[in-house]
Amino acid sequence: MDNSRKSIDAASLRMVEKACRDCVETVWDRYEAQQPQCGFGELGVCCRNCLSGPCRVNPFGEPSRAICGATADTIAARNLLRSVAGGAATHVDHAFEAVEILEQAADRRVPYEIKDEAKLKAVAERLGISTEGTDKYQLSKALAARLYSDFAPGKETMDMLARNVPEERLTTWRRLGILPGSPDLEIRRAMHQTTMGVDADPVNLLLATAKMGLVDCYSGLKLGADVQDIVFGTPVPVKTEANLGVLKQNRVNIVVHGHIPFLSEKIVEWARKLEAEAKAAGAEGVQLSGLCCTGNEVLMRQGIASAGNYLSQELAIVTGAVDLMVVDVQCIMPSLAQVAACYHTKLVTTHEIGKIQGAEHVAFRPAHADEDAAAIVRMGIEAYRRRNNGQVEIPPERAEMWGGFSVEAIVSALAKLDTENPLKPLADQIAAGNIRGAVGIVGCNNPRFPQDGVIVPLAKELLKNNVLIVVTGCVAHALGKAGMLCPEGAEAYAGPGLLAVLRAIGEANGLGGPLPPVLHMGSCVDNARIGDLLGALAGYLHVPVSALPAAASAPELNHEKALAIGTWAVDLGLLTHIGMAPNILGSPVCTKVLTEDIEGLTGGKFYVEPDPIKAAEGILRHVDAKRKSLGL
Ligand code: BF8
Ligand code: SF4
Repeated sequence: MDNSRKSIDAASLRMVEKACRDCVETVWDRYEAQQPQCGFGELGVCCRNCLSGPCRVNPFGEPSRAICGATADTIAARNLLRSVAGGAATHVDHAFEAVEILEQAADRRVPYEIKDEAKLKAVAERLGISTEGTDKYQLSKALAARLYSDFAPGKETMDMLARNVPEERLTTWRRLGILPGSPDLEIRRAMHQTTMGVDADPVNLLLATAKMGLVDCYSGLKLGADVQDIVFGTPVPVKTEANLGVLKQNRVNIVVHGHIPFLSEKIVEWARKLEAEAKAAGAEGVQLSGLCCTGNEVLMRQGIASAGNYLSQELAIVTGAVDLMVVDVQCIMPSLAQVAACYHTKLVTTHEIGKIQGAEHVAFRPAHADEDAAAIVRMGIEAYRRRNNGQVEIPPERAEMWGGFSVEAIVSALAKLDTENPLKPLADQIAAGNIRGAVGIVGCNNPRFPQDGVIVPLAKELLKNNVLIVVTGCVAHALGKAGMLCPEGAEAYAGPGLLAVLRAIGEANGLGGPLPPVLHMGSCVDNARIGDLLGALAGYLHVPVSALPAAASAPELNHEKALAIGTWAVDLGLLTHIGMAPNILGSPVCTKVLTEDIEGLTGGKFYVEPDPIKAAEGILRHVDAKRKSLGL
């Protein structure tokens, strides 16, 4: 495969070449070895849900029915529901762990604080919990109990959903029959529904998929993000750096990778505390950096530098400078063990459901978080002693990158323009056309696309057209590396209307320059923040979210989680651009419902377009149509 098809990031390309010189196999080699990929799988029309199978039907001819009689529509819809349930399960499990930590922190059984009392009160009050006369520990305990009750059977829907969404959405979802009960029930039911001989109605399966999108957000993203803010603090703007150039030749390089911040926050703490031990080992100290969403978590709250996104994970090790990479769950390539074996790098897994052959497993126990984190940092210091500096080549590329734009931080920046009505300046600038619209660009890298190759040109085109961008996940790293998450990015890329607004906000906040044109709102669970922001704006304007000149986009989607989040975005009423179709195109019913008919039900729909410039045009057409309907 030609290198130009692997990445647009110069640092990545240097490391792709080094990998080749070092005889290290990477994701692109394996991608190539898989070609051509199975056409039946691509179209979503293969099934192995029972032992009569595997079956594959021909969407263009015969056989049009599988052994049990299932059609392409049924098979594709079942497969999609299973994927979205898989994505939702990751977020729900993550959020559930967060609630457990909150409860244990309230009992002082784990070494975590309750850092953000204001957020604790706000979340509790929204759920109707009295905050009078309680201290933060009692209130956290009461909140955890209430959050657990969302997992119990018997409710029409979860409180985190019912009490966090606009009334109009609640009515729409109730009318469609997609209000989820408890998340565990819904995930169980989806597995049941899609097993052999149960649901053979593609529309019924698609409605269950739409329901699963709500499970994903309100028992996963929103729950996780809120609880993590309570325990670790709600992010505030912070300046750091992005790309492989953040690794340091003379320091112990520890990279945190994965998703759940309970481990990585402690690693941050212990990396700082054990500086002296690193110096005793001959290093200048410990350099911590992050990958993927754990990277975003520690960037948002601790200003830890980003080493890169999903397709950079192997390349970080290829630098030869990473002494230890510590991972928990999700988006971690099993190949890391093989890549690490080519260098001195220690790969450490920490989660009971996330072990990798060839890695060392250190079970992370929240009650002993300090001990475990210290042990892992010490393993990194030890590995540094074995580093072969002859193998080290750190790319020079690194870019200034700002993060920490929680909804609270954005509102507080806007409050400098209007204390009484912080959302008014935003609404006014949208009405005046200086901000033409807003787009949340989120999600992954995928080796089908050059790394960042769809994300970056799409963002440039939208900024040029005065669209304000918010980002999370691997997209945040992509645009950070490209220099769009800093004030200079505004001068370089924002259209004149948008730039004027960013300058005014920057000035009012004493930033000494404009606000970055792309606001980094966090990890993938922090997509809930985007929903909250849109909900607040829609509430201020007294319109449904679907009426806003806004859209969502996952240009290089990869993980099942991205499908789950995208489904929620469509539920919310957003045009949701994706750079490739999920594996459903063998089903005419699924294709039509998801890209057309669903708009009549939720106001949102999927829009598939791999070309970034055409995608920007499509998004702008949508934004302009919404402006027109609002009379703007
Ligand atoms: O949860 S953006 S590749 S790292 S799935 Fe994974 Fe996709 Fe990156 Fe984070 Ni989100
Ligand atoms: Fe084939 Fe039906 Fe079994 Fe799937 S459930 S493998 S389509 S017979």
